[in-house]
Amino acid sequence: MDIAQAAKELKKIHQEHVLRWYEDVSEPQQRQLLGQIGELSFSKIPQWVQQYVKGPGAIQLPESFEPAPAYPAQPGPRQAKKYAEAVELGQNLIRSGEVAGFVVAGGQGTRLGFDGPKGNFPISPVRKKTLFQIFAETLLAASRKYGARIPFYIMTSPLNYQATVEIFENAGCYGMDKADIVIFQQGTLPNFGFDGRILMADKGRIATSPDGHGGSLKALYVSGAVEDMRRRRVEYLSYWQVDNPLVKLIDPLFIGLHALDRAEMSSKALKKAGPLEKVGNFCLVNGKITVIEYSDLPDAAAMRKNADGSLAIDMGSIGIHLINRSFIERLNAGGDFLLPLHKAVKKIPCLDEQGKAVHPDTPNGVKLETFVFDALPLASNSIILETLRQEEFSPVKNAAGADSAEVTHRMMIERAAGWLEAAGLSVPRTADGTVDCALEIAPDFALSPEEISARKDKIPPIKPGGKVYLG
Ligand code: UD2
Repeated sequence: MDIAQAAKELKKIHQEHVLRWYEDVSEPQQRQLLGQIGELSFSKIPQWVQQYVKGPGAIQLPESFEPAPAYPAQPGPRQAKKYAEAVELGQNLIRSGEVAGFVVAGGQGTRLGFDGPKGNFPISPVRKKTLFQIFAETLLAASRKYGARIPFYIMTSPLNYQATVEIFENAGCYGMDKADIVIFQQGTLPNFGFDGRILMADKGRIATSPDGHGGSLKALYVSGAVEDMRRRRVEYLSYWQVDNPLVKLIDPLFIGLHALDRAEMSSKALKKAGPLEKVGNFCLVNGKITVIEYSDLPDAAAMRKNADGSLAIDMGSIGIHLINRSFIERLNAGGDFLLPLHKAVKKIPCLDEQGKAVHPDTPNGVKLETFVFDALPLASNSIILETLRQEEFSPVKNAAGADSAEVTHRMMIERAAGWLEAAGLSVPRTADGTVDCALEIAPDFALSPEEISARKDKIPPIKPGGKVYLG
């Protein structure tokens, strides 16, 4: 896009101020700005301003919604046969190389207060392995177990792409083959002031922010990752969030149930810890599985009880999905695919009218983002598999308190202790039942409690207060 074209297009959408300081900046900055302008969705911006910036931008709650059905974590007698069949099918799909791992790691992780990509946060209890290292080692262990390549797709944002690439390079890709790691960037969306004008980060740059994890469905496509999957004949993408080291990355049961039911996008869910837990809520809307984010679900609906006193909407979304490559291809077939936008009112550093940098103390504008679970109703079919919190969910989000590294640390030790005890080994515990040692099971030692039984003789006795690394 040249300057004349840019000026004309911006004028049409009342955003001509974006070029106000064009003549004041260097040539490379001018080119950068024109590049950013070229990426703006000119046809959509006026409507975004009306709906989300000036308007309330609240999502339209469906008129009626019901709790969504889920496969239970433990099969009942009627499901046992289907679960066994699913595990076998899932294992076969992994063995034939049709499954890949995919982590969304483009978030800014501001709440944690950690410098750099969140995936580089050290979390394992004994060796202090980072989140990225745990994920890569788990994929490597699974790929050895099943005798198949399991590529690792990593979505970053322009804010942490370079740093993430360097982390993997410096770590020798944690033992994975470099060819099996694909790191790409998600898109961005412009930030707006409350008056509907696009904010400027500096004189030659529009203020933008990552387009949310929903942007992954487009970024996988435009970055060439989907093409890479097609070449490798990968059909199933196992999706998870970067902050959860307990996630079972490659789960034959989940993959098998998803494939048996011919689903295009599926999810794992947890029984919510309480009606207002900050996780998305799985609901059934017009027969389609849909997630209503905690902030959008009215308290009255969240508190609704069944006759037996249990929560009516009790399945919480934890950002674990299976997504078919063919589904992503279908969504992108029409070009410029975008999920519904969600509005967040934020403090956004920007330039004021005089071109002076402002770091506001109170919210001054709107960021827009998309959520990947909004693609669920677009899938021809979806399933939900319930999982157990202590086995699969402990996100590191905050510097202290709930969802902090300290809690995750303890959950990792508790899970490892549970696996050893299930195999008949004894683990020291204090009088109140807390595990009294630091315990870490490396992915190449065991990926599941069942694998512990087979390696019992390799596990030394554990002393109270001790530190044990099994790897
Ligand atoms: C998310 C879910 C919530 C629940 C919770 C569980 C949403 C809106 N809410 O809440 O329902 O499942 O997780 O932990 O999803 N990310 C990107 N690019 C972006 C924004 C986010 O890659 O532009 C990644 C981010 O790096 C992280 C994941 O998406 O891996 C979740 O983002 P978050 O931590 O902001 O989500 P949170 O905690 O609000």
